[in-house]
Amino acid sequence: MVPEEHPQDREKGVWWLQVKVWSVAAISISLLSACFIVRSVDWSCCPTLWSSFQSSCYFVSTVRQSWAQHWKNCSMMGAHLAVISTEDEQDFIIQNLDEDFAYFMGLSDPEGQRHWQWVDQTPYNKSATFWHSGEPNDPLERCVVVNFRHPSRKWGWNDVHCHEPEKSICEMMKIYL
Ligand code: MMA
Ligand code: CA
Repeated sequence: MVPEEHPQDREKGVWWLQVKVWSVAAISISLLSACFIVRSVDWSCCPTLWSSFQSSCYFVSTVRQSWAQHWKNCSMMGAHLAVISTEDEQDFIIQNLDEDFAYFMGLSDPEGQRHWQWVDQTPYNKSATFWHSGEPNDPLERCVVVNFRHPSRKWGWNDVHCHEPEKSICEMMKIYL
């Protein structure tokens, strides 16, 4: 036997359904906006001993070893050799460097054809490069360091032999909470 349906009960059912739909919508919107608020106050962080700039973390490795060894070492930390895309980024990085050393970065010319490649596949943009004057100067020098030069009193890039032992800079994405 089908129970008798009262029109008031039917109305009540519709009303409850509406309440449920709107509650789900309200809760979802609140959660989403909470995520955005957390992002906009920048709840991000870098591991201990790493420094933070824009959306990246940087680590200066002071052991002197080949470019390939540094490449591997950055990878093992979930990072990569630093990809320098702007002058602001380079200005930040050099603050933690010693003028008496050269630091490998994530740029190389694996074939010696002067085809520069960033380790994270960022396209090489000639107009955002910071080569020292006269550099790059030798196709046998297939890895790039950033170092300080005295005549110009400037930090800039130099191509060097990949096996030359130098320090390096690793970079990774910031961790967002
Ligand atoms: C060194 C080496 C090169 C660089 C020249 C500049 C002698 O070689 O660092 O990579 O281009 O110096 O004089
Ligand atoms: Ca050079």
